[in-house]
Amino acid sequence: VLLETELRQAIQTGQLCLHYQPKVDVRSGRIVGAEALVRWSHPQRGLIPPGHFIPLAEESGLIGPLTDWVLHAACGSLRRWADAGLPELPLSVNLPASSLADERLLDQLAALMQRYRLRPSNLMLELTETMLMRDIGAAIGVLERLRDQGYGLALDDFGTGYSSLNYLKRLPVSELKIDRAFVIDVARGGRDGALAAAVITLGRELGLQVVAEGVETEEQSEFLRGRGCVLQQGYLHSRPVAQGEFEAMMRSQA
Ligand code: G
Ligand code: G
Ligand code: MN
Ligand code: NA
Repeated sequence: VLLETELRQAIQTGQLCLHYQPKVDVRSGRIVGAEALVRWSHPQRGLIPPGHFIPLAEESGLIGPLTDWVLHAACGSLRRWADAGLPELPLSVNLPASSLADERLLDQLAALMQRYRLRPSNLMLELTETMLMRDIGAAIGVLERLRDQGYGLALDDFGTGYSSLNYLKRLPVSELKIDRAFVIDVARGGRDGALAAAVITLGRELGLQVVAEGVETEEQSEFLRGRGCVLQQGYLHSRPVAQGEFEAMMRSQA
């Protein structure tokens, strides 16, 4: 209960911040996008990772204000980078399970695009299978409208949920993110390697951009690249970093 009160205050008083994890094209080694990941910079407890407070936010009704904050912060960063003459890279934002049920999502996003003078293609919305499966019919409708507006749509944590291949074909997403659970054992010749390879092929056949998450070793990276997955995120390439550090990384490759 204390934490809930604290979280409400944190959202109002600017204790949240975004870190950015580069998405790298391993062929060129260049950063081709980034994922925004929220952190709570707690005055006593230090930097709290989202795993510790997103569930609390979802249970307590604070997820709406928190997501509003994240979207504003992400769009604010995109504006800053454009004003600073940094290369224009799409920024991915994680949406919570409740967001597709919210009638206001499209209007809210449109207002942000106008306020920060951005194009929808600057933003990539990350959704999980689990949230889409809650009400797949409604989800497809909302996703189609988002896609028609030009937002990028990514299916996050792919392979960990229940979505059947039949749904995947119908979901208007542009990117598949292979969950790091499949990346961990990828180079050991086991089943995960076979699964990752199959997902890469599937994604490519469906015309999707395929991104591997949680890439930590050269071995994993090479295996994935050998199977055609050249877009990768993970500690091997870079941890999620604070805004200033991310800007320096972008500047150094400009
Ligand atoms: O950074 P970390 O590994 O602790 O993230 C844990 C989880 O929190 C991940 O599943 C990630 O998708 C989620 N997450 C990170 N940032 C956000 C955010 O801004 N909004 C929501 N809803 N989830 C986030
Ligand atoms: O669920 P989602 O894919 O949004 O979660 C992203 C989370 O994964 C981030 O919170 C980030 O901190 C974490 N992450 C990113 N790269 C790696 C990695 O190479 N290894 C591990 N273990 N976690 C990672
Ligand atoms: Mn994600
Ligand atoms: Na993920």
